[in-house]
Amino acid sequence: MKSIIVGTAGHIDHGKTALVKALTGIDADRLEEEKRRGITIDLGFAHMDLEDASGEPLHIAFVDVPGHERFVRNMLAGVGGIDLVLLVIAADESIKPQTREHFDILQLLGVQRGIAVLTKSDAVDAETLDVVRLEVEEFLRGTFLEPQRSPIVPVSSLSAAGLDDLKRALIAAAAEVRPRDSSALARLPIDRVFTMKGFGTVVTGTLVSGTIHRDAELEAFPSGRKVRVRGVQVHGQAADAAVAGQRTALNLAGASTEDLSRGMTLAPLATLSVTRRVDVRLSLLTSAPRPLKSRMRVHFHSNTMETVAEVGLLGVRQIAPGSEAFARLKLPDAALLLPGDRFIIRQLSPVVTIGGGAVLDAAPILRMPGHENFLGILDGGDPEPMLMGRIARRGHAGLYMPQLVAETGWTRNFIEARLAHALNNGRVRRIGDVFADAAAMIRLQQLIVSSSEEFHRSNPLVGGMAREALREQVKASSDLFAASLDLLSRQKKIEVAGDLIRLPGHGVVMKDEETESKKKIEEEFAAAGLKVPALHEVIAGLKVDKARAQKIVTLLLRDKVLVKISDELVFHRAALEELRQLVAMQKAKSPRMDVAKFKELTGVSRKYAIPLLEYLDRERVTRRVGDARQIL
Ligand SMILES: Nc1nc2c(ncn2[C@@H]2O[C@H](COP(=O)(O)OP(=O)(O)OP(=O)(O)O)[C@@H](O)[C@H]2O)c(=O)[nH]1
Ligand SMILES: [Mg+2]
Repeated sequence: MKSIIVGTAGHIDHGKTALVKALTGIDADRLEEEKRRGITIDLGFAHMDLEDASGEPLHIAFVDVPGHERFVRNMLAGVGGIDLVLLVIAADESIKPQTREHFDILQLLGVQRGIAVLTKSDAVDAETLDVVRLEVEEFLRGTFLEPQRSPIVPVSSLSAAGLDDLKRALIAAAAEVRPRDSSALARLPIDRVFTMKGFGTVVTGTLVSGTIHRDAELEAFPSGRKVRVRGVQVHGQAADAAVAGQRTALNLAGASTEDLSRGMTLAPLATLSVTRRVDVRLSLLTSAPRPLKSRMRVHFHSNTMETVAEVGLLGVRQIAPGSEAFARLKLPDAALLLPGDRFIIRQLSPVVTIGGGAVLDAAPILRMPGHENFLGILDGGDPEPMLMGRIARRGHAGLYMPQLVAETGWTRNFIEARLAHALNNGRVRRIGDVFADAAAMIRLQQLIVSSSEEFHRSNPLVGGMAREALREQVKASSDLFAASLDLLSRQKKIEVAGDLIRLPGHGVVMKDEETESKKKIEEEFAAAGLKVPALHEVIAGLKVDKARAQKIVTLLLRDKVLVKISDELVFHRAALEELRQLVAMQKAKSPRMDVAKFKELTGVSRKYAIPLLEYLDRERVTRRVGDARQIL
């Protein structure tokens, strides 16, 4: 059975409630005060069953709203989920302030369809009715109720004149209502909470997306309270499940009426998250009394919730009446909002509707480069680039599926389907549950290699960089990091040795023989002092082959255990240190020293003395003056 939700709208006393009653037989004014004062204060509900043109049953649920300017906030809580509107204009009064304000709101909320109803047709003569009709046509021209496409139906709720025309118009309009989004997780913004004898806590609302089954585990946002659905009612009938677009009542276990209130939203447990910042497209009505600037505070209404928001404009200094811009709204308390959610803003004082827009991103990243470009993509409304943009902005941190679900409110299946193309052509990569932009992955791999190079340069004797330290340095998520290491090691660009990451050929892992040989070389040179043996002789005396011995010597040189002062001569650093001390002591006696004096001081032959003195010159311990040395 097709079912749609119809909202009323219009100025106070124009006959909205009377019209709903004339159509359905139900008085939507249920409060005692409403009956006494003859005005609607809060939302009222009614419903009727019709047959569509082909004889199929059509269920129409009505949400009747108050027209009084003081109760616009209640009106706002009701119109969020409607499929079409009855814009009620009394024929004896024509267009009045809340006709305009309600109509502005409907346009800002993106309501697509409706019927203008001229009520109280019995109260005016035919000429007056024609005049009002012309005024209304003029008012609606170029809007979603363009008179050439949407009917204007005169009725009298008193005499029932025109009601059949209105029903026919409703059936025709209902045929054009598209089924709700099944791509999104269930969300029920609560508009009423009460207790029912024998049932306990009951909440009602318009299910804006998804499906809620009996026994479902839900979470109430923003409080986070867990509830279980004991029973589902749709249009007053018990049902196994409610689907998007239905007026829904849920009997809940796990919460009392104090725990829940209008403005909260029910959604599947542990899927969505609340936010205090939303990036939005924000437009200001032409009727707004002044431009909107950053730091201004406004009333903010979305779905059934209301709060105060501080405006931060992005890329512009102000929004003039009749124009729009991207903005970031700061909310005082965490709220559940998702991309695509429409909202209304009203001035703090005097309280009038000044604008509204759509949420683009409820998980904004502070100071993101290319931010406006990104918002432009989100504003475009095409799911594939929206998803790719969200993934790309996370760089090589990647974006996990649950985060993507929470950021978009879309189901896993929908996300997977919309990303299939980008995954196929390689622009997005998926590793387990995390998605990454392909270009960001390449940058990550380059970064891993360059960080490893850098590490080897500054730590020549360490066998590699600790895996976790490297991951922190490159700021990658663990899955993307692991996948990159896999790829790089298959490409032989890095080696993974246990917990260490290194570039190929930078291993310092030694076998026993090598460790022993290293020790032997070091000891021989340490014992030799300045009268060092020839390097090739030392190498020849080792157990390991020449190539490996060469590698060990290179390591000792890199670690500065050994110091090479000429092609032939290598010394232990301790020996050279002693030499420096000897020379320093000699300086105290005489700052000048010739080769003979140096040989006498050190006990070395000329073969060693000359290269050693040249080494000391290079080290600026001595300076050559003619054939002698000045000690510095
Ligand atoms: N003559 C005549 N009176 C009507 C008609 N419809 C409503 N009225 C009267 O107009 C008054 C207001 O009607 P309501 O239906 O309460 O108006 P409303 O638009 O719901 O008012 P709010 O909800 O307070 O904004 C009541 O006294 C109705 O009896 C009609 O078709 N003809
Ligand atoms: Mg009313």
